[in-house]
Amino acid sequence: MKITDAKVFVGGPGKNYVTLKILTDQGVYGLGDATLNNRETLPAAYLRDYLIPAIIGMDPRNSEDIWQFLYRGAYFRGGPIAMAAYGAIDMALWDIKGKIAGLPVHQLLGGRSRDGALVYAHAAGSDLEDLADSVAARIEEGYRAVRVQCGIPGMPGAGYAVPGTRGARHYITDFGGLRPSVEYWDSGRYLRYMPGALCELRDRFGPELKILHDVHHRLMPREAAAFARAVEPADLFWLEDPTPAEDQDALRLLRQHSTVPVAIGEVFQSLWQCNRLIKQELIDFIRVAVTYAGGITPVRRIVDLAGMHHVRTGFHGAPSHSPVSMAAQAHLNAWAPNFGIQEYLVLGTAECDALFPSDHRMEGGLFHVSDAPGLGVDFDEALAARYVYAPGSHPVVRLEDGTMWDY
Ligand code: GCO
Ligand code: MG
Repeated sequence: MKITDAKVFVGGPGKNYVTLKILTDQGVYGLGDATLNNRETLPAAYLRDYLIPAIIGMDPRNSEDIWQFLYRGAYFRGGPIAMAAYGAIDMALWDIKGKIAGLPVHQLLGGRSRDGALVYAHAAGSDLEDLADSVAARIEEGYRAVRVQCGIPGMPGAGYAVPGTRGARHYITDFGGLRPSVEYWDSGRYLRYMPGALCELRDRFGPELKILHDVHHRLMPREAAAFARAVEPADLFWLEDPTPAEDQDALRLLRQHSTVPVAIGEVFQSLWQCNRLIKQELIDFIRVAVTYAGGITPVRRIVDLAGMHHVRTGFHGAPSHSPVSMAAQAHLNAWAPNFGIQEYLVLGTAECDALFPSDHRMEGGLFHVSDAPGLGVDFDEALAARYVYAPGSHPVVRLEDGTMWDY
């Protein structure tokens, strides 16, 4: 069996999905997702210009060797662009493997370990009342777990991922062009306000709702430790990215002062970046994505390593992921003995479902993986021709005096 060709499509309904389709001499094809938010044309070019020409003629069934060829074969390797491109190829090869075996990918990994995978949705508000309305709406939709982000008095619209005005939706990506808008941040105001807001939500919604919160890398280690201690009464399911991801030692201080569960890893691109945090048991959830962590092949290894250290999965599932990588993650979620939760923001719009038909389904806050062979998601190429790449950016963050801060 041979890979004969591969095509890359960039675009989608309100998103620039990077979709890879690998074709074979036996008519079976595989799909992959290389979407890298606001940098979409780069993994697409890496695939078209470098990787696709190199894998044509290879046997697609040898997904492990092809992954090693891509990663170890590159002297300058890794980084989010390359890993997203390897990830897309790897997903497509697992899709092909499943289709030729007549089995869904989760069966190739070890079968189903659960009936449905717990997912969480996002709720955000310009202030606490607005946020409470948004949480109530998610519960109404059936979600049992919700990530909550709230505007801070004195800096409206400036908490991470919150709308500027009541009832408005907040979109991280602004398709107005490549020059980012500026949001302001003040850690002092955040630290004074947010613990009380989270505790208030816990009181309002009761003990059963799983509440998650994302700090988006904005606190210093001492502040993060103090914040983690202050939010303990809110009984969070997790506290996400409390400190900048580059400094893994920062978490030690937080661990010494709090038992709040910590989730990290959405910006990690390899097993090596997860290795220390997992082995030293400094985190409770690992947040990698099958796209920019390089595909199912390496993420399966991360899951196994995590399982040895009581770390559960909580894969990244921001809206930038296409239904193809969400399907790949759904198969891992169905199998992973140490599954925790899945961020879930992708399927559901009619346009998206039409572009990527599948019978994966969300019900009662759980994701039910499809039993169709392979990844169980298809791609309508004719429909894809309607969508074009739209340059976008997410905001940058500055302190009130103009100093740059972590987005
Ligand atoms: C999340 C993430 C995202 C990122 C986005 C950046 O937890 O969902 O923090 O929302 O901000 O993916 O491009
Ligand atoms: Mg996050």
